Amino acid sequence: MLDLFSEEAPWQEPLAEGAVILRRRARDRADALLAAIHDISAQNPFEHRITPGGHRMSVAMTNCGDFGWSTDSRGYQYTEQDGNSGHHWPPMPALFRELAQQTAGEAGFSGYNPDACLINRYEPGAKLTLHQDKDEKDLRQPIVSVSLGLPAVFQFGGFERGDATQRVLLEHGDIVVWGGPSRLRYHGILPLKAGIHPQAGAFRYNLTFRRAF
Ligand code: MD3
Ligand code: FE
Repeated sequence: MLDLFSEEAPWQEPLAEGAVILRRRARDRADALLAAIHDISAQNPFEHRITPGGHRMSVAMTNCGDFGWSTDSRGYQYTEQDGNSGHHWPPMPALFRELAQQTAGEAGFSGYNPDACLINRYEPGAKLTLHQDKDEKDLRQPIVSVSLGLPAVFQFGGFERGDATQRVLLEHGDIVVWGGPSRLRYHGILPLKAGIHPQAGAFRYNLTFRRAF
């Protein structure tokens, strides 16, 4: 029988060597994660950064943790302060840290201790073009990503920008752990389709936990 009120148990889908999707893994704590995002952005608001090439990013960003990722005319970097406000980034909530550590462990990366969490907010049309994440000091440390709100089409390719890409739908509560050889794969997000999510409204949010230094 169709039961609209049951919570489907999470399940794992291997994606590539070192990369695994933990489907729906964050659903049972989505409201608390969204409330924490709200608190963080009340202190350090979401901003559309300008890339070194002079383009305004369609994705709005903020951070929590000891370090935050941002970009400006000087390049891409991790900093202890928000360049706009001059304030330190808010501390990483225990809920965030524990979820990242727990899920990295489930994917085979024990002892994970992220020092940065980048929070991306997508509005309809917002996208992230194919890129590699390589501003972190130790690329043996995985990245844990948590998707909340509206669904998005994630693209992941190979180790060169021109390599063939696969498309994967990332939905509310999905967690992906990226480590091993997958850590340096090119990846991106196609333009977000408009919609209203019951818990997150007109947005998609993505948390990426990183060990920056
Ligand atoms: C694959 N974020 O913030 S999450 C980013 O949905 C970023 O906002 C996307 O790419 C987003 O840098 C994608 C999935 C993801 C995150 C980091 C990765 C995939 C990755 C690092 C290496 C390989
Ligand atoms: Fe990335």
